[in-house]
Parts: sequence; C-alpha cells; structure tokens
Amino acid sequence: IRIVSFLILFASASTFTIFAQSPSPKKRPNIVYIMSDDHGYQAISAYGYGLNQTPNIDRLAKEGLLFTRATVTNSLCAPSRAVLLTGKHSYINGKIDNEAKFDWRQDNFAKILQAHGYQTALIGKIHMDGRPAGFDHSAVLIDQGEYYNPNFIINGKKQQLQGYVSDLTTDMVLDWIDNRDKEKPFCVLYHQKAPHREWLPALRHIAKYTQMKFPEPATLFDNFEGRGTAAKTAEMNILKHMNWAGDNKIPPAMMDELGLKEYMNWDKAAYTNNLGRMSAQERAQWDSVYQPIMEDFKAAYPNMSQQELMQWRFQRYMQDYLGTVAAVDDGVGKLLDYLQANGLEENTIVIYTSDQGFYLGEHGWFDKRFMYEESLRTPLLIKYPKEIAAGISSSALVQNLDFAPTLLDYAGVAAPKDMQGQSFRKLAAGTDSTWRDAAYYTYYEYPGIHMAKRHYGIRTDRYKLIHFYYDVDEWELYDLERDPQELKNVYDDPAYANVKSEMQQKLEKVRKEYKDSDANDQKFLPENKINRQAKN
Ligand code: SGN
Ligand code: CA
Repeated sequence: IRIVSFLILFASASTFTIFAQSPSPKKRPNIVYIMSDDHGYQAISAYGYGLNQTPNIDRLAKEGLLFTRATVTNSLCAPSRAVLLTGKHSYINGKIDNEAKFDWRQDNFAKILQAHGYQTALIGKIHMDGRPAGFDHSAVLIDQGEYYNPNFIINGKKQQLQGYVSDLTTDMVLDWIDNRDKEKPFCVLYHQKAPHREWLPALRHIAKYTQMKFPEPATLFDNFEGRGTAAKTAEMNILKHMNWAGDNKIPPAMMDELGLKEYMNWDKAAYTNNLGRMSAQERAQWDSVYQPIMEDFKAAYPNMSQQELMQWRFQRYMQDYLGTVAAVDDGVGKLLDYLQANGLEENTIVIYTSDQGFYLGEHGWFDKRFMYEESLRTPLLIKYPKEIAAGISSSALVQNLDFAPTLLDYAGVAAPKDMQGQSFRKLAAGTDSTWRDAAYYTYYEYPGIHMAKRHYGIRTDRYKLIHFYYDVDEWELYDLERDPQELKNVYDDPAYANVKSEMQQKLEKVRKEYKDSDANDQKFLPENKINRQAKN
C-alpha cells in the first residue's frame, strides 16, 4: 500500500515537475521500448484474431495493459519513428514521408533522457539517414535492412553480422543491457525489422509456417463498392500488386517459364539479393522447404482461376509474414526471461508496439498508409508491475504521438511544452481516465509506391471522418459501430447529417489545436519540393 500511494503521489507530482531531478537515480525505471515494423495487431494472439500464436508478446498482456485502439498519426515507417522520437506530428517534425529529410538536430525524448542521466541505446531499424542523436549506443540497419546476415551501422561504423536479423537485434539488446553501467537507469529502443516486406522467416520457422493454412478475411475479395476513389485506385492488392519472386518466393526462372511478369521492376532482383545473402548451408535448408512448394505451384498454375490464385497468394503471404513474427515473439520471450533472471522485472517498463498496423488481406490488401482501421491502429502493450495492473485493457485513443511525453513522465522528467502528445502514465495506472476524444491523422506519400492518396482525418470513439485531397477532393465518413469493416461511406447519407457536421467541427478544432492547416497540406505537395532528401 505504501508503494502504491507513493506512486500515485509521484504520478501526480511529476506533472508539476517537482521530482524532475529528485528521485534517486537507482529508483528511476528502466525502459525497454520494443517496436517491430508493420506488425498488425491481428497477428498478436492477445488481440484475439486467431491467426497465429505469440505466447511471449501475450505475456505482456497477461502481466500488463493491452490498448485496443492505439493509433499512429501517419501510417508509414520513418514518419512514425520521427513522431515517436519528437512527440510531434509529421508536419511539425518535418518527416512527412519516407523520403523527407529528418533533422536529427531537433529535440527528441532520448536526448532529454540522456541529459537526465539515462543510458540510451537504439538497436535495429530506424529508417532515417544520419547518425542517430540521443543515444549512447546505436546499432542500426541501413534503410529497410536485410533479413539474413544483415549489415548494421554500429556507432557509425558499417559491419556485416552473421545470423538472422531478429535474433541479432535481440542479442544486441540483451548484450547492451548486460554491459550497461548498473548505477544508472537505461532506455533501449529495440526495433525489429520484421515483419516488414519481403518476409523471410528464420530457418527454424519455415517448415512449420509454410505448412499452415490461415483463415481468409471476410473482405479478401472486396470490390470497393460504397467507397471513394482512393481505396479503388490504391495499388496494394495481393493478387495484382504483390511481387511473385520477392514476396511469394517463386524463383525468377520459374516466373519466366510460367510467363509471370514483374509488377515492380525490382521483383526478381529482390529475390536474388535476399536469398543471395544466405550461406550455402542456409540456402540449402531454405530450398529444401520452398522448392517443393514452388514445384506444386508450377504444376497447379495452368488450371488455377483468378480466385484460386488470390487464395494461394494470400496463404503464401500469411505463411511468410507470420513466420517472421515468430522470431520477433521469440525475442520478446528472451528479453522477458532476461529481465526476470536479472532482477530487473519490477523496475523495468516494457512496451511492445509497431510503427503502424498492416493489412493482412483485409480489402484484398497488403501494406498500410490508409486511415482505415487495420493500418491506423497499431498494437500496444505495456507492462510495469509497479504501476500497471496485470491483465487489463483500455480502449482509450492513445497515439504514437504520446510515447515521448509518456516515457519522459515515467522517468520523472517534464516534457517540453511543444511536444504535442500527452503522457498516458496516469491512464495506464488507472488514476486518471480523462483522455482525448479524437485521434488526428495525416498522410502524405502520394504519388508514390502503393498509390494511397493524401488524406487527413479524425477517429473518435464511434466515427471516422477522412478527407482525401490533392488530385481528388473526397470525404468519407464511417460509423465504426455499425460498420467496423468500413465498407460503407455514409458521408452523403442524410441520416448522418448531424454526425457529419459534428465531426467536421471537431476536425477543424483538432486541426487548429495541433497547428495543422490547408496551408500545411499545400506546403508539402510534391510540386513545392519541400524538405526532400538530396537523392530525390
Ligand atoms: C518498400 C516496400 C513497400 C513499403 C515501403 C515502405 N516495397 O518500398 O511495400 O510500403 O517499403 O515501408 S518493397 O518491394 O521494396 O519491399 S515502410 O515500413 O518502410 O514504411
Ligand atoms: Ca513499417
């Protein structure tokens, strides 16, 4: 009881920064922030979709809090990472899309933790050029990184490591924690590349996952009736836009024999490069599993209907995607065991999330980008036995925007005033349930790969309003209670006239509060060439 009341006092006092410098350094919590890449919540068994088993990530749900409606502010890799670091929306931190330049000179929460006596490390994927600032130690992949025997930049020096990327990332995290200065608290960003495209599972998982059959989502054959232009013109359909070799692992020579054309002109090269990284032994084991599957496909292909082809491609996609999730889950298990074995369990906050959600066949899609649920939402689980009850869940509209202020709050450091997120520490502790009633979203990478049009919008408890702009001017309104799959745009439905006007007013208010505007949207249009990387 004494501990609890101290913590409640601590939680409320920290808002007034009384404890900013005061708690003894040893008492401050450690932070392990685990973020994987493109890990949809549907692929975590604690979320209850029945696709796969993730027993270790599920431990976080059993021992902590699972957020059911956590969202990102911009469903794309590098922008999401910039929001995490800065606690600011994309149009403020400048990293609006994967190509824009990220300015490492700006403030980020790791720099602040460092200045307050934390040891900090960034290990894995960051997807931003330049030496990461705010970290005592960094070991990062180059751009998207590689699955087998990947290159890392370790404290500025490029090195090829032998092994499987998810295991290497986990081991480097554990090594760093093990060799830390034990007098100081630590914060490590443990960023897995998996399960990002092109989905190459670890050898120990391929035999099992390639034999599995996964349930098809109800909207695998979505025809987009009742939706606008953006969903119809997006290029992320599993049947039409996925790569045969790179993604589905059909050898380039077999593509030629079957007359299959590259969709992306790097398809065959991706296959050759990805598999070419394996040692002869690794490659032999890989081939022993994949070759028979491909031979079966070759025999069946001439008689397959378009529907059967879609179903085959969906299974192939799920087998490899979920196969890569398995090693991520193994890593979480290893980490939790390590914390336990080393007496770090009580005083360490463990967070599991992804840089965004992902389509696992819903609407026929892979990839993300849209403000529709599967990619707007992101998994979020947090365990901190000192403050957070075990086995609870929350439907609060927390966002990745909130990580920076939340982690600073846990460390007893006041967040800078210009951070736009809010600390969810008290919400997680159950000591204060006041929270935002609308999550704000912006997306800019268009025209570009997958062709998801520019848009912004808000999601409230029940509704979602989206404005697509640039080469269209279209609005969409969804009633998530009646239409959780977002199949019917009710923007022009007279029955929703009141909802529509309330949502529009709310959107305007939120845009103003977060300092966004039409002028910002204009500023970032491609013709204005703002903030492009030199190479573009
Ligand atoms: C690559 C992928 C895309 C993916 C982007 C961004 N194509 O370009 O499918 O949307 O990365 O992903 S691939 O054929 O090269 O794999 S992100 O997670 O980095 O934003
Ligand atoms: Ca991503």
